[in-house]
Amino acid sequence: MGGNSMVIMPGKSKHGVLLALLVLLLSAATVLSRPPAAQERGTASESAERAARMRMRWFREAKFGLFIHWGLYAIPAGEWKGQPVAGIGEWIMNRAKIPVKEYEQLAAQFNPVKFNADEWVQLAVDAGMKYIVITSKHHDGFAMYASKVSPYNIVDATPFKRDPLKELAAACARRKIRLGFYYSQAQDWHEPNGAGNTWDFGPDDKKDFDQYLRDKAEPQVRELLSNYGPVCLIWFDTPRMMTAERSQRFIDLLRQLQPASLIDGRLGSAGDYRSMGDNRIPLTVLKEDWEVPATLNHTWGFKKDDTDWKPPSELVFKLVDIVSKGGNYLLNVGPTAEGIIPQASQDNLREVGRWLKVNGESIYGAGATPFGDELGAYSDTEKDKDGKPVFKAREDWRCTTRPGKLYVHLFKWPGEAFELRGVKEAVARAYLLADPSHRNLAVRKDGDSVIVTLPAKAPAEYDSVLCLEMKAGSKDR
Ligand code: H79
Repeated sequence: MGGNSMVIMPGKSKHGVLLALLVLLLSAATVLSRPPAAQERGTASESAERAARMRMRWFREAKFGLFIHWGLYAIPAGEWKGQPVAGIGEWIMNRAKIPVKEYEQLAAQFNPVKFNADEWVQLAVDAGMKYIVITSKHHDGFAMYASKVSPYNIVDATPFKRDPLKELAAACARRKIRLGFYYSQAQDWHEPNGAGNTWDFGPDDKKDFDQYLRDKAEPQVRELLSNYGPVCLIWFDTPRMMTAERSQRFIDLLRQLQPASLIDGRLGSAGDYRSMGDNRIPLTVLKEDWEVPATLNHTWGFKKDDTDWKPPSELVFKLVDIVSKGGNYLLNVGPTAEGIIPQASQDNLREVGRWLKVNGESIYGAGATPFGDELGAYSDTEKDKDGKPVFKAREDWRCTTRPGKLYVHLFKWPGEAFELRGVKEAVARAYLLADPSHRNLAVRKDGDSVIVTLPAKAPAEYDSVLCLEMKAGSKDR
């Protein structure tokens, strides 16, 4: 319609009027001859499925994202009144049962002058990550952005006075990486009617939870979806007391304000994809869309005494393992109260990025393994404490796919040859992604087995990827 009104505009002369009429007739004709709108073509549920498929496209391609847990908890960094507090850093207020009046005082000290949005975004880009999710408000209730809904926010309550989410949104737009927001919809330990703070406000079942939702959580999510440009997803968490009806109010907000934005799996009713438990990688392939949030050490929010970093070899293995099971890896950093991402986190993530530079085609947009035996199996003999068989994971190799291609990820170099069983199709050629010239390797077919001759030494660090191209016309994986 906008285009037509432009043409009608000059219509002040007689010619103009005629021209305008012609345009009107033409556009009426186009409207009539146009195929029926999505809703009319299929059922409403078919069109909803189509919309969901469109929303999910980038997520299925992305595979690897950066999670950022940043808030007032970075100041105590795991220690309260000189005592270490056990557990995850962002839970310190809860674990030490710190009264709101005391915890609130942290805001006056929060001045992360070393924060640089471009540097954080550049880290995600260097690591080969395709989206960033940052805590806009964690369970402690403190908003890390300029909120008009509550003065308990980084702009109004700290000497810093800047809005890091605004700065990140601008930096993400510059580097063409997606940005999403974590928002703790149910737990809010700052509010008398939010879930979770029983030490100040008594048991949750005595609270007016809907008052909290209507007066804080819903309007704050509205702000996040209105003031920061395109938001790729809202990452809700710990859905305590979230009925289907309460969840629906958030779904309506999202679909109304940013229909392309995704909802994670922890809102309280079904989102756009399934969220696995924290650091819980499933044992087998899942057909639905899923994501696992995970840590580089043992905390989400910064803790000064947690330096037990997962090595890059483990991060690459987990990324490949996850993609081979059909999921996404959302890997966390916990910046300090100065605004610095711990150096070890940066170094280890950049190592993964270095591996991805060479091997990324086996990850981004790649499909799950068509095999499955390589993932491991339940033990016939070993049982856990509940008497259930123990799953024995295998970690020698994994497989990811693209149409017509198999990517065999070799974590333990097999030496002279690799045998892949259960391949019905004919192999056109085989080569290593780490070999810049993609030189053909000798391939032999023996029934359902493919045997590839390999160089004596692994060509890549962490994971050498062997690509098998299937003959055209043979079954599409
Ligand atoms: O944001 C991160 C965590 O803070 C959040 N999810 C990830 C992404 C999360 N919220 N709750 N949980 C995770 C489960 C919390 C479990 C524990 Fe605890 C918190 C174990 C120790 C501290 C609650 C309090 C259970 C025992 C004490």
